[in-house]
Amino acid sequence: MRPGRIQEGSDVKIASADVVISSPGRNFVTLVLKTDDGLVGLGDATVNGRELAVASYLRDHVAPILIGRDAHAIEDTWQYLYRGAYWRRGPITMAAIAAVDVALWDLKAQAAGLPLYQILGGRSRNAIRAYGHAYGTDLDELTDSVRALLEQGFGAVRVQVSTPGIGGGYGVAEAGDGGYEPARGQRPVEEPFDPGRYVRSVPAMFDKLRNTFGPELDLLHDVHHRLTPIQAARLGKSLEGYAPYWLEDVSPAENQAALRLVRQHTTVPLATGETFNSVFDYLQLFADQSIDYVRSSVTHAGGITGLRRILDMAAVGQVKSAIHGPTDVSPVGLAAALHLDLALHNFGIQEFMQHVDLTFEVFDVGYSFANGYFQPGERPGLGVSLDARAAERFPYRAAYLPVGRLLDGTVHDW
Ligand code: GCO
Ligand code: MG
Repeated sequence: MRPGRIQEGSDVKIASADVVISSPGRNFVTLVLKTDDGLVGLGDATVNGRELAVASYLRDHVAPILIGRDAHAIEDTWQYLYRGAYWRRGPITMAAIAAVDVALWDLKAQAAGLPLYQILGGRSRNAIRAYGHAYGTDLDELTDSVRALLEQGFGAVRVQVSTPGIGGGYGVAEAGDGGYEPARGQRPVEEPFDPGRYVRSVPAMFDKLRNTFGPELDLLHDVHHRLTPIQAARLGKSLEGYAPYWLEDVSPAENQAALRLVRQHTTVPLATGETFNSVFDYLQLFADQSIDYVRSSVTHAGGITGLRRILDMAAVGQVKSAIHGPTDVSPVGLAAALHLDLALHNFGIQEFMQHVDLTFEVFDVGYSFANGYFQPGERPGLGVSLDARAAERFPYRAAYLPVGRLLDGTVHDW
């Protein structure tokens, strides 16, 4: 046998690789792979605020070397794109690899005539529990927002409120803004933040919600990287009595050791990782047992193959999944998450920030949500199709994520 290229393999080849950039309600980047036997596989490649970088990585550097490859060789293709690029990891590279990976899993499951979760190990639970997003510019508005989610059947709710005296803030749409969409404007919006006022205000939010809704409702809160480790430790200690389901991204975790300090001071469960894209971003956190939930998305962590690797390592320390599911993960990325959610043993919860109706003029999905739970659906593959003609009606428009600044003007984590 000649050394080098794999001689054997399936006789199904990748015939084309196209990138569709469309903005039905918000920007999405979708990879469309077609095989020479006529199947179509989709992968989400959306990186909020940097969409065109991933589109170019795919169009200019990856698509040309995919044509003619064995469409069933998922692991070999993943390693070929990961190791073969030489320049490894990072959100752009891993989103591009993720899109190829998910499209190939979509194709493989379609070829088998099975929903993707069956290829990933079959059903490990009856349904996929989700949490919704509630927010308000004040506690009354937030309370109404929580109540609206309870009426939709959610039993777990992420709660975000503007910091008194500052207004706006992460996770909060201004009144009448038609829902929260952080990426907006031709230049980044600059959002003020004050750690002291914020840390002092969060207990009052939990107090109001616990007194209104009782102890059973799972309340999640996203700190969104904005505290130092000791500030995060103080926040966690101040919330112990309210039993949050988790505090998310309490402090920037590039320095993974930072969460050891937080862990020493609070038993509030910690979730992090939506900005992580590789198993190496988690190794210290798993070794230290300093997190309880992995937040990476399929779209940003190297696809089904990449995220499964992370979650299998997480399981060693009883760390559970909480796959990132904001509106900037497309319906293709959400569908991939749902199929993985159903098959995983160490599933925790699935984020569900609801896409706007316009999005579904481009994406037809097979998943469903009812009474707080998802089902990925029984269509072969991911169960999602993309209407390319409809996609053309929604041209890309630049939309930047906000930049945070402290009250003295210093740039701060947003
Ligand atoms: C979440 C995330 C999002 C991010 C967004 C950035 O928990 O869903 O923090 O709100 O800010 O995905 O594009
Ligand atoms: Mg988050």
